[in-house]
Amino acid sequence: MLTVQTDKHKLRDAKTELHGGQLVPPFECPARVDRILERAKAVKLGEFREPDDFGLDPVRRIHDAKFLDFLSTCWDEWQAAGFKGEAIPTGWPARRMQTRCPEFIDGKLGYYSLAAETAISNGTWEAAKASANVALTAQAEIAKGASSAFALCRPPGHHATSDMYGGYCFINNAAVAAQAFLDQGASRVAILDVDFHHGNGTQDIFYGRDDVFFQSLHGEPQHAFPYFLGYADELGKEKGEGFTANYPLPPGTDFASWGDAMTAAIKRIHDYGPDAVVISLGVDTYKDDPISFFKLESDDYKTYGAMIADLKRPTLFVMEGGYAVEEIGINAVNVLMGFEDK
Ligand code: SP5
Ligand code: ZN
Repeated sequence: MLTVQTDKHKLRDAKTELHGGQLVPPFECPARVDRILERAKAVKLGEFREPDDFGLDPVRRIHDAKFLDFLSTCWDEWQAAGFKGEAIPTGWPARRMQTRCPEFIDGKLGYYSLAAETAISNGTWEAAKASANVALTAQAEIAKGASSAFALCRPPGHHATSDMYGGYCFINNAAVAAQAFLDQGASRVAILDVDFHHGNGTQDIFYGRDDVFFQSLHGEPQHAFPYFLGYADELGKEKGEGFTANYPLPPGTDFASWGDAMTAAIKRIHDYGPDAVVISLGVDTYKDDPISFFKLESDDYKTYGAMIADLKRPTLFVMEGGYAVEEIGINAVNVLMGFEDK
């Protein structure tokens, strides 16, 4: 399988994450991609290539222009305001308040974010654009006839909505790639989000549409970030009704029950008959993940990679989360090896 990656992810190198009332080194760190790349090379997964530059047009198909402008100027505005640390929001348009965008950067951060753990720092925007290019390059290889490709994206994307960042995500790489398939002639795309966290951004982007069938397996919202979306009764709206499916799972979920949800999701993709499948590939379902509560073992990743292969559809893997850095390479590459039956 072809892997697309670039060292530009290293430009996303924030020093702080708001966690447990402290500013700690971010869980979403550059070493994550280094470990995955090392492992993919060690097992000779396939070819490796750098991304092409697609510019912002395919990104604008998913994200609001003003949101992208905000991301591109945020760090400069934050510095110009004289703040000393990294850019972290402090207030939001909560219940019964106005959703008008303020002018001051501290207010804009709240307007354009859905969580406070993700600090914006120098290089974040450049890395986010490069990550989208990684997804688009892998998508283009599939459009040209490859049966699968691995977009080794960083920063991840599935929490980002059309106009909000958060959960370590800025541009929704999987959504941008799915839209590219449609814009190039596909009629139906299925997105299967296997990251531990609910793919709230991807769900929100496609909630009213029937040309993208979104499914997510994740820690139940009562106990897990992003807390405010991902219940089983969220099924889509208007013509999108029936084209969203959620599988919220409780603390301690092991592969026996996770695999049952996966079997159900795979069956529904089969029935949908998509022209392409996009896997939002997070391996924070691992038993030793530091911020999650599922109990998957390294071998389980091979098993579910093979389940995805059974669909026999063109398949784009887009990297999302996974914070057990020592094992992230083995777990992510096991999915791809299971898919390729290696
Ligand atoms: C892409 C992705 O995986 N994003 C995850 C963002 C999670 N951000 C907040 C996590 C809050 C975790 N609280 C964990 C308590 C652990 N004991
Ligand atoms: Zn996650």
